[in-house]
Amino acid sequence: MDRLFTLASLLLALGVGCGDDVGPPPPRDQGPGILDGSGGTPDDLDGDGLCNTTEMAEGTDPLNPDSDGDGFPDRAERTFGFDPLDGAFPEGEEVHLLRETATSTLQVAFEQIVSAGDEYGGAFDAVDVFDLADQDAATFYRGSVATFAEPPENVAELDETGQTFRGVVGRTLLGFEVRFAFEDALPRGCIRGYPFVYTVKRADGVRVAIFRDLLLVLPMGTTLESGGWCAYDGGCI
Ligand SMILES: [Ca+2]
Ligand SMILES: [Ca+2]
Repeated sequence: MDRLFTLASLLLALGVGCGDDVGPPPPRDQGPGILDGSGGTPDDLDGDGLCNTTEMAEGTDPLNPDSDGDGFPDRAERTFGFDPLDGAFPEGEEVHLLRETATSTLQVAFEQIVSAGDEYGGAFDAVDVFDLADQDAATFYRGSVATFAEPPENVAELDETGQTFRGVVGRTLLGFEVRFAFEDALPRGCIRGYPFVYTVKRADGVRVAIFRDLLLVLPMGTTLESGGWCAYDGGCI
């Protein structure tokens, strides 16, 4: 606690973290800036969107926006359903990069082995997350397709655009692809992540696979290691 109060006093003395001292907030469509640990407030010293009290209760470092040092800020990990104290997650295969430029596209493949069944279909869902520009994975989503069955003769009909396989017999590997594009979305100049879920269901509604992944939008020329995440706005949680 001493460390906390000492830093709080220092930040206040430097005029950091007091809204009245740092000028008017930036325009809403540009976001509050980059999350680099310098934009804190008395309630959220590292500015990562998690209040000091939350961080103390949950064991994350209130003075470090990325407690486990894996490149993903604490609040972002919490929002995505990952452990902000376990640097092994999210894993690379769960994270998919889209560049913040009009020509950037991304294809994410999912595969699932199924047993015989009349019909299997895929479905994409964006996870609703707080975002200053009201963006989520659906902002960049351009559709999903069924891509292949292996062995192909195990499937009577592959409905590509319907992302559905019909008349499946025997043990079969089904392929799906989710497509994203940046196009004319609003650039923000900072990294942000948008979780999404891809579900494979049998015709009777039974879910045979649920993939929980993360779409990461990065400005051109930045990497997860070198780039800054978009800072949160609207108070900490
Ligand atoms: Ca914090
Ligand atoms: Ca982290």
